[in-house]
Amino acid sequence: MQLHWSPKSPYVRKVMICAHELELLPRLQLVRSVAAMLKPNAELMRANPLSKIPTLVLDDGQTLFDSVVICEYLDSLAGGALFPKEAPARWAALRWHALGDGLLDALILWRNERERAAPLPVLLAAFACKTEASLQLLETEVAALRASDFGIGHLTLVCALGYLDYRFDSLGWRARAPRLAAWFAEMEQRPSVAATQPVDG
Ligand SMILES: N[C@@H](CCC(=O)N[C@@H](CS)C(=O)NCC(=O)O)C(=O)O
Repeated sequence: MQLHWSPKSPYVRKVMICAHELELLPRLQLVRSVAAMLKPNAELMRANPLSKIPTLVLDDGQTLFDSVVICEYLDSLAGGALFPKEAPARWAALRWHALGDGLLDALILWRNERERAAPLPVLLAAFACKTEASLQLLETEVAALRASDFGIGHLTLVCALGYLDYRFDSLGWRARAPRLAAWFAEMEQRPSVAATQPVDG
């Protein structure tokens, strides 16, 4: 299988953490692909008309996107348990998955906005407000995160917090969410997480 990949993308990182956890890395051929919102990539668009990464090309030529679909595909391929099957674990995991993805979506838009020549203050404030509210909610859920098996919710939140460190270092979020920071530090020791730190290049 070919994975359209970049070492910087937090959504690609979700897929890579799944592949590590599920021991599927040897089955993935990584194709370095550049996906930029303002510059559609014609080569990538042959596999995904949205010109986004991650995109997975299966051995029979079929394509899968986005990270939500690819992660679940890999889990089912390996007979894994990253997507719990039964309630209430299932709904907790999917809710954390949605929160992590939603936080990432807001952070990507925030970064795009702040890099424009004349960013809209009201938009910057809204992204900051949503990010802080997400962190404060997670600060109250650390015990629940610890009590449940590592899965799609955990790894997506790890990718979102890792992206905060990568692109929003100046936010200094740890001081305001110390329990979450301690949980994240433990998660960063996990081999699949340590091996997929975002890097420029
Ligand atoms: N919902 C998608 C988001 C993927 C996404 O936005 N990836 C970024 C890279 S971090 C991208 O491809 N951006 C290019 C674009 O928006 O045109 C997923 O979960 O895979």
